[in-house]
Amino acid sequence: MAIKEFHLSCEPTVIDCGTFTMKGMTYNGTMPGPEIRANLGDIVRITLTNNLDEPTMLHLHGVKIINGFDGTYLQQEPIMPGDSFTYEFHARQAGTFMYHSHFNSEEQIESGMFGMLIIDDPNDRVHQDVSIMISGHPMDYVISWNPDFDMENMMDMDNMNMYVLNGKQFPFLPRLLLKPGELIRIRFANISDMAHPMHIHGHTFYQIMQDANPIRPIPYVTIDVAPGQTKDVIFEANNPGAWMLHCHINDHAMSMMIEVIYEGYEELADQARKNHLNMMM
Ligand SMILES: [Cu+2]
Repeated sequence: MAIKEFHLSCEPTVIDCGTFTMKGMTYNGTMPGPEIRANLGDIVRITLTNNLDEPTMLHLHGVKIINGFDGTYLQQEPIMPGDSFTYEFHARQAGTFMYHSHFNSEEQIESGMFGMLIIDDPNDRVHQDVSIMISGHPMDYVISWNPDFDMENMMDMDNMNMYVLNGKQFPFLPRLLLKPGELIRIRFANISDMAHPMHIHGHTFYQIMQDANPIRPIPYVTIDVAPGQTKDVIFEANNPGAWMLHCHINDHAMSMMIEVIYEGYEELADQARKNHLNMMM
């Protein structure tokens, strides 16, 4: 058993989502906040310092925790500006969790105050372990649009919210690069206000965990991730080529998209992306 300590500083932040920047509040200046990761059996300590000009509280979503550390008004006084508080739990369940603000939640979460919390089981073995956090942000938080990227062409501007994966929109999301034969685990977590059906081309993924609870594997080509849920899937890299992983709400398909590219297909994918974006602009 080890003690793992983390520090989160709540900060007003201008967040760069690639296609736009927005007025936000973050943990340690990034959205999502830093990944909090520990091993099964660890004692996890998270010290939060509030550098905002409003109170806050931290909720450890899905974690079995003693009541005093739940981070809601029912059992904790808000952490006032300038103050700190240390949350602690014993990690007795492996899987994918989230952390997020639970004070003025709608505004603080949609401003960027959330992140992944992962408890690893040392017996789990995959070649790549990928976290994808889905979030939504009101259009009126947007400060500026990327001038190289014509949003009007890319999405329906009647949308009330901008949806992002790990804080970015396509084409600013890193590719998922695969080697044939690899086993890949994707941890989906949805902190936005609507369900997103996440769809992969050319492969089937198998859901192995629901909200950090192991389940009998269920195959999906499109897996619906509801608000507040985490779903872990695994898939085998068994179909070389250049593929997409995207939200299947048609309006989100372009912005919430990650390229899944096998080794040897990078140049082809670079050229194809360039041609495609030229055509769309
Ligand atoms: Cu979506």
